[in-house]
Amino acid sequence: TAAEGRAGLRAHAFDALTRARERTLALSDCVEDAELTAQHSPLMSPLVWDMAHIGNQEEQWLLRAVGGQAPLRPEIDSLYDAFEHPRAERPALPLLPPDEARAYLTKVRGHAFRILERAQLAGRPLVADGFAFGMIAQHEQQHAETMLITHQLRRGPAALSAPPPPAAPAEAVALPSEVLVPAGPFTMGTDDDPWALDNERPAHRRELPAFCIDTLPVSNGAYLRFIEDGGYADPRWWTPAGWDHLRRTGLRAPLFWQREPDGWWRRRFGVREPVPEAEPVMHVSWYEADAYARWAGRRLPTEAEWEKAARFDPGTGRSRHFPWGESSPGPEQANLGQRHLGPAPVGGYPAGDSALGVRQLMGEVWEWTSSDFSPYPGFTAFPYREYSEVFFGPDYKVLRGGCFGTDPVVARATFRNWDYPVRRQIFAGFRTARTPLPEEQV
Ligand code: AVJ
Ligand code: FE
Repeated sequence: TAAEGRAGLRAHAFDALTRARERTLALSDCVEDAELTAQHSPLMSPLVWDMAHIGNQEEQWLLRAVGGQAPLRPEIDSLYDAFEHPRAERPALPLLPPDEARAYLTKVRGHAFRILERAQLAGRPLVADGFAFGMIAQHEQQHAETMLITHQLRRGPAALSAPPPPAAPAEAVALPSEVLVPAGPFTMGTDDDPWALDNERPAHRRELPAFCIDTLPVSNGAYLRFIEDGGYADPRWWTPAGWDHLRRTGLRAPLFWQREPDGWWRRRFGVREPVPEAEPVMHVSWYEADAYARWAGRRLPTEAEWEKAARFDPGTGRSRHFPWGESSPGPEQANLGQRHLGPAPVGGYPAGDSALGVRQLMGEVWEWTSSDFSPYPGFTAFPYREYSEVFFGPDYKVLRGGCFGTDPVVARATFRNWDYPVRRQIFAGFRTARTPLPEEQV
């Protein structure tokens, strides 16, 4: 019945919001207050900014827009407006101190839950299917990933811990290195996922030529061969902008890597360890991913190729919600949700394979694509232009698939992330693709 449907949606929204809050608190309660107000990198906000910004977005959308309530603290709106203050400036703002930020989060959430209990979750698009509640849960989880990035940049002893991800099954060594995806149309984007965000809509048909895509993400071991082959010293592999960036910054390896007399080491969440060759490479810029692909005689996949490899089921001709089918991601299918503090070795999570046999598309590392972030045909900004629309254009490259730090509420095969091609602090790696020769396309 409609009443049961509403009760189910309400419970789903309640759970998503509750899980997001547990994560925000776990990422902030594990360090001293002084570390919450400190700036660990000019690329990031102080953690205490993310905390109150999460509360302020929730206040604006759930309390004011959905609930029709008067502002609780209108005077802080501008402090937590991401467009008014770039990240580097945020530590100097008169931010709510940690205790006040926590109290604000709790107060807003109390109101949000009362509004959720009474909401019809139907009718106007903002509340239909609980969209605003889902959007705010996703917003908080996106910031939880941002906060995890801040933790990675932070110096000092480890504050976080988690069990290691599972090893890859032995059979993974026998996987073909690439999968051939035949030419033909597929459905990209979605109309029927109630919590999908504006830039994932509308569903539309894309006709693609045949392409080959790596079965697995590029590993640290493979990337080391590029470094050791002089990849960072050879302009042939780099776009002019990438080469220029490399010359100005002196990049020589992924962020957090260091060459020592006994080999390559890295720092991750406060722990120094040898670079594990079997893990997907991470903390590379788009320029580095693009250069590696050229060195390997290949290229990055387009965003549409990535999505077809992840969603297209040649048996039915339809696009799936997730690589493995329709069921929401479980711990067998993908390394998501900060259960682990890093990606699993390449070859892991066989239960998450796509219909075409491509592995580890969801979770592990975000994957750079060759595509600029642009609107799908028929795009309409909803509910605010500043979520996606203001970022469309050639400045941003699209990343797909989510990473170990991404919550399942955000991770779907249609979800689109984007960042500048120079960015390396995000948990991003890549896989490569190529266009097959005519005689390869049987
Ligand atoms: C979609 C991850 C690029 O963090 O800048 C958070 C998500 N938007 N608050 C970002 C977002 C508003 C966004 N990304
Ligand atoms: Fe935000």
